[in-house]
Amino acid sequence: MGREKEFYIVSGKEVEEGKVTDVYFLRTMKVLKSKGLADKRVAMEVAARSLPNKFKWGILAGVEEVARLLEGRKVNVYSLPDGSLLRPWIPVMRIEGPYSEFGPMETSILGFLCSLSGVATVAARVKFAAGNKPVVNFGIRRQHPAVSLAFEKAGLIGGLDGSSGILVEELGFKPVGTMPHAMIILFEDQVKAWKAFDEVLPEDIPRIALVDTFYDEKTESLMAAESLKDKLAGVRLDTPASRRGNMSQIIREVRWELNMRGYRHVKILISGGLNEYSVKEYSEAGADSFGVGSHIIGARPIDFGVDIVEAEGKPIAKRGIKSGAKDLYICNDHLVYSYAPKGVEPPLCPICGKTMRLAYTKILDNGKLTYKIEDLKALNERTKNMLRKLKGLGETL
Ligand code: PCP
Repeated sequence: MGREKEFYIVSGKEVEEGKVTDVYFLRTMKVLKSKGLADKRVAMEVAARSLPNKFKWGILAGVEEVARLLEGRKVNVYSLPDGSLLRPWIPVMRIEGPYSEFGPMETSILGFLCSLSGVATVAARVKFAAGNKPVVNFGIRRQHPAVSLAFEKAGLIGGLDGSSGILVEELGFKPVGTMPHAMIILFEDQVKAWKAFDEVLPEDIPRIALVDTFYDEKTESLMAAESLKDKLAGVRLDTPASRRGNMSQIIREVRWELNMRGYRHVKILISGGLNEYSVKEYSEAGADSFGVGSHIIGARPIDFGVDIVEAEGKPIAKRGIKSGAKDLYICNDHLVYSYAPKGVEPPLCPICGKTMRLAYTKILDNGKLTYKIEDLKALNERTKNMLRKLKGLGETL
């Protein structure tokens, strides 16, 4: 079938076959093979040379995808697991084997790690800003549909509390959402729309009324509370930029007016144009939860590089990269990394002086998958706990 019928999407099979690669790798392999160098055993290390917008930390994602990409190839791969804390210049992965086994896969290896870690990092930063208040990914509409589920998974690895796409059910998460302006407009009456929503939909779906369609947020919030009373779980303020003004004041006012009339149970959900800074500000103003789209799903890729650090057992690297295969160590109490040449004594944590633990796990053993792929719910909780620990250690955005 013509590519156009598949929306010009590349199939998983084509990725696995190495079809997503830069042409210079094909030329390189032709030259190396003709000179008998293609099967040189190398160690290549993946590290982020910088984080976007000078972030001080990030979250790693895409490790499972790389493990499955290289499965069956004669390589050993040592890596931090998905959901690990990222710092610039920390080698997150080491791949060992004949260059011909994985060299041209560099394009897809980086493609997975750069894009998915970018989404996980921004998701984690928004969650870090929201603290214990829920943050849901509302952004699949802002991204190419073919990668929607992969990016929703990355957002959940980053610690989000939910995602709106129906396919997240496959990942063990119930899709989360409220209602669109379109529904209210078709009723031409907010109250009729909210009442119909309540009448038609199963009880387990929270009644969160969108309250910015025709009138201002305070007016519609009170209309929603008066029409659904105890059944109203919350109101969603999706105020368009043309009306935003002082959104924190709007949130405080809505909270005040709901409380004044006995509707303390009604939560305030904010969506539309949010980032980690506005989430922090609106949370302080009294917002209870957040739906974030573009900022998370459109995250800048993390600038990972994958570089040869050893060839036939000898240290060798390009300028700017430290040669020699390294092991990565972590002090989990202080979330501090350190690396040392492979096989030497583990370093001591610079903060507590304790011997640091090897941070890598072996995810492929001569091509055999040995990566214990964690249940996403458990990984999601682990990230949330790590974000709380990071905050407790004094880390900031
Ligand atoms: C948007 C839609 C998305 C939210 C806001 C994400 O509102 O509700 O879920 O926005 P963001 O990408 O700026 O973070 P609309 O586009 O007005 O869509 P709707 O009418 O369905 O609310």
